[in-house]
Amino acid sequence: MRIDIISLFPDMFTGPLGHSILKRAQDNNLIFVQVTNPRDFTYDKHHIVDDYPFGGGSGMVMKPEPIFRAVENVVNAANSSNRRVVLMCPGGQPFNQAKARELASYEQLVLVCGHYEGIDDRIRQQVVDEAVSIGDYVLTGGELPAMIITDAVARMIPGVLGANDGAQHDSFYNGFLEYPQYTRPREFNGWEVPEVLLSGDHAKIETWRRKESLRATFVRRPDLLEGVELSPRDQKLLQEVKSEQAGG
Ligand code: 4FV
Repeated sequence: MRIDIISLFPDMFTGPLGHSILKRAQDNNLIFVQVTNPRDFTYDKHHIVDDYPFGGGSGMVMKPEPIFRAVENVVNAANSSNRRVVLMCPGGQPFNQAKARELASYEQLVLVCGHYEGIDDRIRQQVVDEAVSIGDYVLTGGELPAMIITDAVARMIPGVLGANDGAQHDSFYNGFLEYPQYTRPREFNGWEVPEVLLSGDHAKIETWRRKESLRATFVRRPDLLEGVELSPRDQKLLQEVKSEQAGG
């Protein structure tokens, strides 16, 4: 998968893209990530990329031409019709695991990062396929959202998380929160590891994990259970959880 990021601050991405799983994914050519600076597509002496807002008001707005040319450049470079151009903005669709999985299905993802007061709205209207928001708060730029989306999407690419591809057990992967995880030592500060996990009984362990995933979801994110069609097995496990949580 190719991920093109359009940003005035390419150096901001060195850290997140230069370590651990994302670095290995690039080294193994599972993903190709490139940051393109719209300023490189300005031909005036001062390489202007922003200007005062029409109609007045505070702050500066990013000009449409440099961004248009930058997007055009990476689209032509990839020459793939299977692409998605996404604008990071607070007014976009909420980003979640389902969106991450959907965006991971494209050959090329172009993530457009605004800065200052935002980008001339003709880019949102005419150039991008969709706008995505990572949350109902305002950031100084779209760079952090682009890093978050790059990370979440990359994890969905086969092989990025390694052979056994742990994404299947992710929180939200099946719509529920993940079951709790433990590792050595068996006892720490007097805090024990649930006995079942040391039993070697994989069927029992799988049932315990299913039940604890339902418990975590019921206790911490009950909204995720609303309207979900549970299997008879999950209904039984959830009933046990509810009575246990009620002190039964
Ligand atoms: C944002 C968000 C966000 C708004 C103006 C960048 C800033 C500036 N992007 N989810 N929340 N963007 O706050 O995606 O251009």
